[in-house]
Amino acid sequence: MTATHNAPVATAACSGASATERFKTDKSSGAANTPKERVSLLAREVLEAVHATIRKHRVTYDEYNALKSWLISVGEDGEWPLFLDVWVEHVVEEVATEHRQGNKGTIEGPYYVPGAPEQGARGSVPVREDEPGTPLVWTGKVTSTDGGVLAGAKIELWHADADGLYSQFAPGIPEWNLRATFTTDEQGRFEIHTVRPAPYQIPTDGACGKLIAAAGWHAWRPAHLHVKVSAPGHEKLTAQLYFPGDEYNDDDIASAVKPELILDLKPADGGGETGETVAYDFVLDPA
Ligand code: MBD
Ligand code: FE
Repeated sequence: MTATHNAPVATAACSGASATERFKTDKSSGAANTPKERVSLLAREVLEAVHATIRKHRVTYDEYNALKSWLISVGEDGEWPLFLDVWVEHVVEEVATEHRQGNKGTIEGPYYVPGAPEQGARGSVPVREDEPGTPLVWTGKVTSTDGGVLAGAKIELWHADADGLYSQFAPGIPEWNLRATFTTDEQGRFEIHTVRPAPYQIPTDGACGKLIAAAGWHAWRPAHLHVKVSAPGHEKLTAQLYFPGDEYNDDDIASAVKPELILDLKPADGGGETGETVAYDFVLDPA
């Protein structure tokens, strides 16, 4: 167990409302043109799965009413983005990226914000003056599955701080803290300076927390770095990178860890440097 387990957590009301607003701004109109036949098929099969569960387990009126009030509270707490990204998105991602030859990706989660500050090919993410956490230097390269290096590729990075909190979704953190956009150089290379994030506990005081407590589950995701990697003519890659030895790598509440996404960290050596270094490259599929 790390000390971070006693860290403050973002409240459901704060992070849920922000995540809901963010989603409405960026993504809400996506499937407006889905044909009637497809909507009917998907809605019917989901409902049939619910009916089958009720019959199989003899669900009672008390349980039905508990479900109703819980669903109402998911909306009131702004936790639909959190609920869906934790318990559903990983299967959508699996289906959407099955064909890829390049890098494995994983889910985006609820806390991406487009437009993070541009830092060039080499530099630091924005941090506070006394940003807590172990310094981390990450070097890498972006290439295409066709073999070419990808100069000018964008790497958008966002992650929690050493208390497990995300800027723009927890109060009191500068707007772009631990969020940045890097651009690969002529050789497709980049070098990112940041700090190691802590494991992330989803808010325990909202509807998702109530479900977790009622079911006797835990609320943790392993520590992770979120990235989106994009280059002209290539499929955008959304991924997360994880840290070896994290106790939640094998028990992620969001089921989003893949072995290819676990970093191989080395202690920073020489020159009085502290912290850790890691090399991790990306390979993108042509679109
Ligand atoms: C996160 O930080 C996250 O990455 C996911 C997938 C869900 C909740 C919080
Ligand atoms: Fe996250």
